[in-house]
Amino acid sequence: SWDVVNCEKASDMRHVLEFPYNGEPPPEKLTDHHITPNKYHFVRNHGGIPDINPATYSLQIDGLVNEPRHLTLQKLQDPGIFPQETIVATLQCSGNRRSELSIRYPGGGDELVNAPWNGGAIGTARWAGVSLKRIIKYCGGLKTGAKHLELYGADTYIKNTAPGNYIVSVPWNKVKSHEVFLCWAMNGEPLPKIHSFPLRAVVFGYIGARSCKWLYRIKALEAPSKAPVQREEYLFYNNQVGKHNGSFSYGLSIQETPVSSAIMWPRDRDVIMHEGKINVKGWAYSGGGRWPERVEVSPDGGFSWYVVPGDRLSKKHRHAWRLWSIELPLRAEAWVELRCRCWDNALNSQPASYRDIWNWSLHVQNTQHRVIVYSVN
Ligand code: MTE
Ligand code: MO
Repeated sequence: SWDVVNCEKASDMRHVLEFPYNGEPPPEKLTDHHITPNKYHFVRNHGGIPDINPATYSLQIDGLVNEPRHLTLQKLQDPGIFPQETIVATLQCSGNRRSELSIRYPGGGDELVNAPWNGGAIGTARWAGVSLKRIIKYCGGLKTGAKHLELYGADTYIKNTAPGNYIVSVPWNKVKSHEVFLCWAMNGEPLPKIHSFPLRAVVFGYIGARSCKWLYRIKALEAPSKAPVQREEYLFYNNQVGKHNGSFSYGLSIQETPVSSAIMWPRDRDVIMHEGKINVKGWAYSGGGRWPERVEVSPDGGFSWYVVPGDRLSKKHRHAWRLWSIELPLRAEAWVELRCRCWDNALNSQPASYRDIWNWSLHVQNTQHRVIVYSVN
């Protein structure tokens, strides 16, 4: 799989874990393009990279559907059967920005689960594929009682004592609102192998974990999947849960991702020489179809906030991030703390303190992002 990594990812990707391969782009490059170039799109893997032959590939659809089927790639890509759609959507790992939290207040788990992402486990692509709702319709719809779709990935999830496939589930309601696509292209190219050639699920506005890669089976169920990735990972524990009482039943299953933003330039501990203004840039994103309505940056650790100029967004941008930059007045010659925060269109914003978001598995770390720089004026 190193050959795959080397030929598909840029050589300056930061390797968060070597095996399974996990990588994020250099921060200053992440904000260069609204659509992230494929070679810089972060990779989050729990196992190896399957080698799937598109000619013999088929997607199995079974469980509580009226007409279980096997669908070849050719059939899925036949516009006479399924209308093809493209959408610009952001994918973010629930572990994004974890490193800021883990250096202050560590949590549990081993490295494999708690990959120490900086702010780069997020990326935006133009996805092409079909809405999963249409595929289920083509299978005669769901039987009564079916409320969730289980998604099976062909890779092996190696963390378990008993290794199994990477399996998650999504609620039918999410699928019904055309917010789950099965995609075969990313930015006009077939999916790179490392991003799940030939087919993957993309679940808009949910944590990346639900966007199952190397998808080979969909099973309709009455309840969420009992597979370990769905039931035992991606849980949001309360503050009292730690090493000795981490029962899965205390965790909330994380679906929609909360509003977040981060400064990608300048970097923490940079020395910046300037003439009274510095340029700060970063990204902002909110899950669940909420969009970044306002981004604010503070030059003084959160006493005063400046609104980032730029277009007001609307519902049509609801699944994509916003890249922003601002010229920030800065008079001090000192160490200063820059911060950013975003308000989404439901006026959700980000907690000020890291302790406010601390949870045992260090997921959805969305505090106001702080970067400390030495300002030379
Ligand atoms: N699907 C499979 N089969 N195996 C995986 O390890 N990782 C998930 C999700 N789908 C994963 C998977 C997680 S946690 C994330 S954040 C996204 O894929 C990352 O997608 P990407 O690697 O294409 O950026
Ligand atoms: Mo993830």
